[in-house]
Amino acid sequence: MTKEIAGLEEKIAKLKKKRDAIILAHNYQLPEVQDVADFRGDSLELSRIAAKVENKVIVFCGVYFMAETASILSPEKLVIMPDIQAGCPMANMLNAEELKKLKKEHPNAVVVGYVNTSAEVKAELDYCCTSTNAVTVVNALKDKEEIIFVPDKYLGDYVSKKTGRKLITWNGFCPTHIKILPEDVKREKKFHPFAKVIVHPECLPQVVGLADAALSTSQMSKFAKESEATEFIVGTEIGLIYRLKKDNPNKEFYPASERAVCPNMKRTTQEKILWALEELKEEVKVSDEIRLKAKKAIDRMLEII
Ligand code: CIZ
Ligand code: SF4
Repeated sequence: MTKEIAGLEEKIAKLKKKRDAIILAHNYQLPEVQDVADFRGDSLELSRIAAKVENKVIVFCGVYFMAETASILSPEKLVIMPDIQAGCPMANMLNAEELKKLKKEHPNAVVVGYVNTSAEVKAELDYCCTSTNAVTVVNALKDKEEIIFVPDKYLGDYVSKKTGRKLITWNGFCPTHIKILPEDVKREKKFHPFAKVIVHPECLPQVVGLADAALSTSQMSKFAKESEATEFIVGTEIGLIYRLKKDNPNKEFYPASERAVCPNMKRTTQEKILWALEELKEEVKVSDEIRLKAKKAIDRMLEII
């Protein structure tokens, strides 16, 4: 560690106390960000921690919809992002107007939406879901004839195969996860024939088809800990590898593709965290009107899982 970074870490720790703040980092964040975080996790895990802790200020290191979700669950807290420009291109592929139109075309359908959506879109959902619980949520809707599932068509394809349900999907996708190609997985399998292949369900179906398991990031970290395997080929945004290695120092983790980097997740740095703590900016806040509707979709999900 350079002296400069060590200085930054100390400054962040001091100011964090003074501001009564907690730092939450998504599993895809840079190592230097994960290192100063109080908690690391997926978006729902972090939002639930934000709601539980006593601190007044939540520094959310992730992308915009994640900070919004934290604000929806903790309206009384100050939720700030060190870089408010960090958005999720997948979440931006569907807006509330487009979803309203889709709902009009299928008036009897129940609407399930991935957590990777804006608060306005969440306000139009019946149920929210994450990649950890999407299959469980859809399985709980056995009595519903039609299901709209937005915005990720590849997660939709995975859920459809797992549940045997036909889903009405949207043309959304994650530009980072689709960079992982079947030939990447095949190549890594040749290099590491004993490794377990774990991939995210946002990956292309041909990639999911080659994997031993399709898992969310929280499921991957649990699987890595509990599995007897000692080598893993990991098909998701490469930030997770740092956490997996740190949590399991005696196991080996190989990225399926070094190109699976989410530029938005890499916008947050230690310097920006320090500035955010100094200025208590930028705040992410959801209006009460949207928040209460969006919270309903999240609460319905929490009742199922
Ligand atoms: O919900 C999350 O945090 C996302 C987007 C990915 C994952 O699998 O954790
Ligand atoms: Fe969005 Fe994909 Fe980046 Fe996750 S990795 S924040 S889904 S663009």
